Amino acid sequence: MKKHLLFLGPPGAGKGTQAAILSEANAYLHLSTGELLRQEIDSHTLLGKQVKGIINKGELVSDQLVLEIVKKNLNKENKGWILDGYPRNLSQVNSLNDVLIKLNQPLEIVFYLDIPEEVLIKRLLMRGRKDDNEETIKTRLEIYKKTTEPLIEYYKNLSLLQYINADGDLKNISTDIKQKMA
Ligand code: B4P
Repeated sequence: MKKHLLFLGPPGAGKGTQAAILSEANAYLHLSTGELLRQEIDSHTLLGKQVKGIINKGELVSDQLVLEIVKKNLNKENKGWILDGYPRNLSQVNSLNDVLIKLNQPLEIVFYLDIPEEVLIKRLLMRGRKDDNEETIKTRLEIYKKTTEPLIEYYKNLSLLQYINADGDLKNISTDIKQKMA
């Protein structure tokens, strides 16, 4: 079974949801950069103060700040890990490659959660997090298309990409992912 996984997809595709299910079932580390940044905001840390405005506008936090968070959490002690929301651009891909070479833990599979735009907009508006309003969602989608979507082709060329239809029942999506990582 694969132990080093990455979830890729637009905001609201279900990356966080599926990564949580899978990490719990396998006792893998679930590394969500978005979640870790929100924790910093909630704890009123210096980092939290630096990123709050950026996240609430739907923009990307600086590559350097996110890399620090990733380095702090990825280490050899993990039984396995799932990266959720990182990397989000090609510069982050390169930094991640460096980190993984040092750890000697190459990425084994990338799940691309595909979903029609109208479905994810509905999901995000229903969730209603601070950065889930119409204007912010529009910004997040634009940034996703411009900077994150090219990663699909990158990982496809490395033969790491697995396509997941993320428009459907949670359990069916989970089953599909589990079968593909076996
Ligand atoms: P994230 O926390 O990654 O937020 P997200 O893209 O919206 O995905 P999330 O995982 O939360 O949503 P999911 O699809 O699971 O990022 C937030 C912000 O942090 C970014 O905008 C950015 O500012 C910053 N950030 C994070 N990483 C960064 C990085 N690497 N570089 C720079 N900045 C970074 O779920 C959405 C909703 O759909 C949920 O309510 C869920 O319950 C529902 N849902 C899921 N699956 C479903 C299904 N099958 N059916 C029905 N509903 C479903």
